[in-house]
Order: sequence, then structure tokens, then C-alpha cells
Amino acid sequence: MPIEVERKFVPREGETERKLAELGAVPLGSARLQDQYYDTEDSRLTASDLWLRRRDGAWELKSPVGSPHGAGASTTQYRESVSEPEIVSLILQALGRGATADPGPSQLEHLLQGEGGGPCLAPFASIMTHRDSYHLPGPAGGARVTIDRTDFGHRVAEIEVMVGTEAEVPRAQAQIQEIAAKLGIEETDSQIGKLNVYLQKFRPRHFQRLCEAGVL
Ligand code: V4E
Repeated sequence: MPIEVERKFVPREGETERKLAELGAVPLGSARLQDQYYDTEDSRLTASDLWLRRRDGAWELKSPVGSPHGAGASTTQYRESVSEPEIVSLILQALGRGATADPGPSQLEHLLQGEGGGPCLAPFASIMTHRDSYHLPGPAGGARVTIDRTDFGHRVAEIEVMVGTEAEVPRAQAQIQEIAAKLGIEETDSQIGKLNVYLQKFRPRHFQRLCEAGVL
């Protein structure tokens, strides 16, 4: 399971792209992403800092790495699972349920429907994003920078480095801070994520629950 280390910041119209070009970033093109986030009715996954989504039809789960971190940290790190059996086993663990003998692909559909006596998982947020992506060459495969604009008007950019193990996280954090300095990003340019803003705007009770749980 790869670990995504990232720092979010406020993009400056035109200027961020100009600085990226100066640093030798390679444009990777634009894409439209459709994300649907899922949870139990009482928010048990997100309250455990687990983020289950269907992105353009494919399931993904982000789970925290290392000690818990809140929105105040300048970089965050999450494991990204795309294998359905792995996703099922992490969800069962978070729901305090025993592992199934064979957590195959159809098991995720069963979980969503609450089969086997567990709670149902239903969508609580739907976000459409326009994304411009860049590759910044550098050590250990370089970094990816994305500039996002959502269908509800939130703009956020990210510097992201993927690593294979927890031991590599500090190196990735240092690499991100170096890139941020070269892009002229200050601490005050930190930005909150799309889902944080979505919850604040459209699901205030869910947002408050996560603030109280120390997740956001
Ligand atoms: C809310 C949240 C997560 C779900 C959304 O992840 P995010 O990286 O914002 O989405 P996106 O579309 O950029 O994903 P990508 O395309 O890079 O895979 S994952 C973790 N959280 C909680 C969280 C937090 N605790 N602190 C901060 C600064 N952001 C998010």
C-alpha cells in the first residue's frame, strides 16, 4: 500500500503555473474527477480518519499513517488502498467486526448493504473536481503538483510525494517543504481540503462531529 505525503496550499491564478514552469514541471494535462464519499450513518469511518470513496467508479480508501494528525499539520500522510479485499478488511477492523474468511470484491458490495448484521455504508458527499496536474522531476521519482477547482467553487493545490514505507515519510516531507519554498509558498498559504469545505458547507453536523473527534 503506497503512502501519500502531501501539503495543500492556495493556488495563485497564473503565478503558481508560472513558477511550476520555471522549476521545470511537466504538465500532465487536465481531468475531471467525480468522487463520492461513503460512511455509516453515525460517521464511524470518518471519525476514525478513514476515507472511503468511489472515484470515477473505482473504490479507494485513505487511512492514516503514524500518529494522528489534524488540519493544523502542514503535511499529511495517508495510506492509499485500491484493492477491494484490503479495503474490506480495513473497514471491518474499523467497525470492530471480525475478518471474513474470503474478503473478495463482492464482499465490499455486501458491506455497503449492511449484510451480515453490520451498519450500511451510504454516500455522504459528492464532489466534482477539475484538476490540472504537473510532474516535478526530482529525487526518488519526483513529486506531483495538482491544482483543483470544485463544482462548489473551492480552489486548492497540492504538492504530493508517494513513498512505499513509513521510514521514507520524513524524507518526503523534507522534499515537499523544499518544493514549497521554491514555489514561494508560506505557512499562511495553507489551504483546507475539498471534503473539509464540503462538509462545513453542506453537512455541518458531520463536520462538527469530526472536529469534536479531532479528525478535522
Ligand atoms: C478529508 C480527508 C481526506 C479525504 C480527501 O482527501 P484529499 O487529499 O483532500 O482529496 P484529493 O481529491 O486531493 O485526493 P487525491 O486525488 O490527492 O488522492 S483524506 C484525509 N482527510 C482529513 C484531512 C486532514 N485531517 N487534514 C488535512 C489538511 N486534510 C485532510
